[in-house]
Amino acid sequence: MTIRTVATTPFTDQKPGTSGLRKAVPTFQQPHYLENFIQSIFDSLDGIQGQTLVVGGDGRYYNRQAIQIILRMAAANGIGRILVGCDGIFSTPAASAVIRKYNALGGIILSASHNPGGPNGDFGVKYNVTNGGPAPEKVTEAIFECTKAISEYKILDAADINLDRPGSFKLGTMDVEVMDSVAPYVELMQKLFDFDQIKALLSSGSFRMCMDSLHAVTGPYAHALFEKHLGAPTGTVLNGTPLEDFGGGHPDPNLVYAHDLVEILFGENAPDFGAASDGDGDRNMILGRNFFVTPSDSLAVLTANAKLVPGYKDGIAGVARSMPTSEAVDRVAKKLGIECYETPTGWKFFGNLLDAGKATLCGEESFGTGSNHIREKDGLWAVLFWLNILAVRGESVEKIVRDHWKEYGRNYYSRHDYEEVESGPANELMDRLRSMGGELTGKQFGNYTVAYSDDFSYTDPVDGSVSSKQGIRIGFTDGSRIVFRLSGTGTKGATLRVYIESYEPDASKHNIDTQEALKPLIQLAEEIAKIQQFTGRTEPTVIT
Ligand code: VG1
Ligand code: CO
Repeated sequence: MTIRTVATTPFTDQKPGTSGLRKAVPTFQQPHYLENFIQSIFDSLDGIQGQTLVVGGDGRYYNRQAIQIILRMAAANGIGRILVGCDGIFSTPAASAVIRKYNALGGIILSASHNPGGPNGDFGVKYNVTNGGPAPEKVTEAIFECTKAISEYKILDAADINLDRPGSFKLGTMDVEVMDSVAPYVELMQKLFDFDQIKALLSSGSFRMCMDSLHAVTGPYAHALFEKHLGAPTGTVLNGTPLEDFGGGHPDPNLVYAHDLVEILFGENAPDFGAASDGDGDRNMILGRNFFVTPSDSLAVLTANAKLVPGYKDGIAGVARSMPTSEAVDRVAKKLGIECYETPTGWKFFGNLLDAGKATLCGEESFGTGSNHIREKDGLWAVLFWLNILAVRGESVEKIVRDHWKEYGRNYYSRHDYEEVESGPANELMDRLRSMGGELTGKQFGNYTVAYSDDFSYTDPVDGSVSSKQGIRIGFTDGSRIVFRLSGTGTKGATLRVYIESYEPDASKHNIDTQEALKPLIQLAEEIAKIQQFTGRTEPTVIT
């Protein structure tokens, strides 16, 4: 087998976004495109010779081909050993767990998460570092620099490795281990949760649940966890076979895209509990019978009930949430007397806090929740956490959340997305808000007075690194907030995200429809940002 050095020229668009490099499949299929990015990852790292890497993806279209290319390039670049998931499958949380378990140098995860897949869908590549988490900004910047200067890449001439079943292979001098990626993940979950108690609940006959894997990566993991180990009846997992195009669906667990599950949970004879996860398995949606739990509330409830779960029985050190996530968890942290950190959007910003033991639980409004067990958000972990709480408390999801609101007050919360708008005007909208800066402070809009307004900047409390321009925050004196930012995961045009939140301490006012409760603030967001004028849109494309 010979190592070939191939001459190439840079692509100018290989800057990683919120979560790796995401592009349409045809972009990745251009000659040298994937190779350039992979070589840039290797070039940006020190001391890769002989090291172990984890490789796998969410099973979407182009996953297998990309893995074969990465294996041959890794061998040519002197990597010592690769752990690759059977069928090329690794959910993002399972990859994070395996990087940690085997003390690997890092991992390459192939996923575009919740973006649709298929020949005309999206593909993505993400590099995770030694702690199992997404590469921090200084690493992604170094990779980007390499992509701009690349002139050649190395690849081994070799036949494809059989990924269909576990086995050990040699590619040049590199060892390749094709492994079952489900077993180590299940083992980790067994250490954190009370499987006996959850099993008693799921096999009691009086409690029914439904898990929708949306034809994405969690299918095999969910079958193993719920149906095999926890005694739930066969059929509990819906859409549990990963498909390259996710069955034509949009693997995003929210009220819009997980509509089949929503219909079941809001239909006649609804089960007690429903959950869904996304393309790569790091997101979760939690539903009760006729009841939706917002991700921000979910983080707050998990934090308040953490001591009921074996893995967290001694309490938690601190919590962290992304800036646009509602402040519901802040109130729980205050009561518990623990620190609550506010970070920019994207899981990479939680890594240092988790490593330093400053935070135990983390969450984002975008259906992401996780803990220090790994360094990624973890969809099925969140589902098991909820099941463990339900098993201990013996109450419904709705009762638990309503009681939570009674105790802490309710943060009404919604995100309005304006997808695929033109990039130019979207940037102008943001620039305009940015230039308004502090001048909004003290201004009165109807019943609302602006308490502060800024472009969020984060100084990492562990390494002191600064991330600026992370989104416009406008806070009002009554605790309401409006946040504006542009998505860093989209692949077409720009996506404007508007996050709206209000706080209601009065329990007699906890029954209002969310959009209704937030109406004055939604109107205010339009008034301040002139969304219609800049985007030409009168309504958001997705409301969560
Ligand atoms: C979105 C979410 C963010 C999340 C990111 C990756 O980013 O808002 O909270 O961390 O997706 O999630 P953006 O920049 O489009 O708002 V996933 O499930 O890709 O791994
Ligand atoms: Co995801």
